Amino acid sequence: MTDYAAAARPILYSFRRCPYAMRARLAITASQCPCELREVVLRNKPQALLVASPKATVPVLVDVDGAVIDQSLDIMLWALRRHDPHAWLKPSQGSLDAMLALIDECDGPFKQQLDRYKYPQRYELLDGGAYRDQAIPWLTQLDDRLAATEFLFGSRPALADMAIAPFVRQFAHIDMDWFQAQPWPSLLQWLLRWMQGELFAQVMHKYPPWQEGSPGEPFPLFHAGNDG
Ligand SMILES: N[C@@H](CCC(=O)N[C@@H](CS)C(=O)NCC(=O)O)C(=O)O
Repeated sequence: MTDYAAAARPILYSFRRCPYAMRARLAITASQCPCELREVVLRNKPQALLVASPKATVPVLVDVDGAVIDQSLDIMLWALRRHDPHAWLKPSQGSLDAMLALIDECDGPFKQQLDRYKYPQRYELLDGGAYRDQAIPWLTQLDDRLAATEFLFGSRPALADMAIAPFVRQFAHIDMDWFQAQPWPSLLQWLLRWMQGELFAQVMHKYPPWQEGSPGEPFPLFHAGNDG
């Protein structure tokens, strides 16, 4: 592992189950930019992460020149602007700006509803179900898009699919029976296809927590297909 440590690759602080970290890993895997992955335990964050980014969320990418990127979408754009073999930044329908606008809706109102639905006790709410129901129009809109085209912006996966799917997955898993009972066949198919794909399996690989002073893990592991 010494050789690897000497290679001075960009460092990605990640947490396996975090949807923000997942989207960063998806883009890095698609771009095949060699990085060093450091798996973080959120309740015991390593000092090196806190020094790089005092706001202390994951994912964080520290580039070889020391530049720090601490927003997941920015990490996706960083990776894909280096190398975008599957043209995730150039969807077969629509534009990058239109994808960014949809991602903004995901990260704003939808994420807020998701958190309140998943953790009503954190918000002193008696009923998370009300927030689940508030998300119905947005998820219905995704289903409508996916009834028209196989992916959110056309016939192949692109940035928006990969940035949004981890959050829809988290929402669906709160109550899968409820989610599957909704009239969203296209959304369900899109989600299951992504979750059953090779790319998802690759980015969900389990790594041991990183120990300060030791090298992280080479990432990504394998060459990725584009199986959204
Ligand atoms: N806007 C940030 C949000 C990242 C975020 O909130 N990540 C969560 C984990 S999913 C986190 O690190 N929370 C801090 C903590 O739990 O201590 C991004 O896009 O990267």
